Amino acid sequence: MERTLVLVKPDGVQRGLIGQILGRLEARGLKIVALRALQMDQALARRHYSVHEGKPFFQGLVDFITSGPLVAAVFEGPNAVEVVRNTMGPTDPAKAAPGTVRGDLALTIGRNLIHGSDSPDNAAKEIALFFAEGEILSYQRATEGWIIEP
Ligand code: IDP
Ligand code: MG
Repeated sequence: MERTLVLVKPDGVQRGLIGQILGRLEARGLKIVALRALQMDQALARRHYSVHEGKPFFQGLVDFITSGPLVAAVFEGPNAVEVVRNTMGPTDPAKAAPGTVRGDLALTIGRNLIHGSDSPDNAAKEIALFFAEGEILSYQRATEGWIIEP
């Protein structure tokens, strides 16, 4: 089953939106298989956002993502990467449709509340930055057959 990394960024933690953001993904049927709160240091932030190194917003992004605690979660389910990306909305909240996390709860690109991996390959790399393999749970929920057609 596909996995993806989700971060509730420091703005989401400060605004008291952890539950709402994770709850939307949970309510879609995705399963939380790993969860922790942490504060990223500069080294981890630079690795996590290494594809953006050299871009004008890079240092501001690293400073913001390390500015306070965040919540990291691994969600699992069919097409987890795509489902999370669609639930997040596009990077710029001004372009995000109502009903998405960014479209309902955010206004500007530098404070867009949530990270979600953009491909299964990047998801695997990003998950490994935050969780050891042994920290990722394997379990069944009693509701599974009501969410995912067997
Ligand atoms: P994503 O989070 O939707 O995948 P990316 O393009 O991967 O978007 O960019 C990573 C993060 O960098 C964004 O979520 C946003 O917080 C920040 N960012 C991206 N582009 C800009 C920009 O043009 N100005 C300021 N921040 C940006
Ligand atoms: Mg991205």
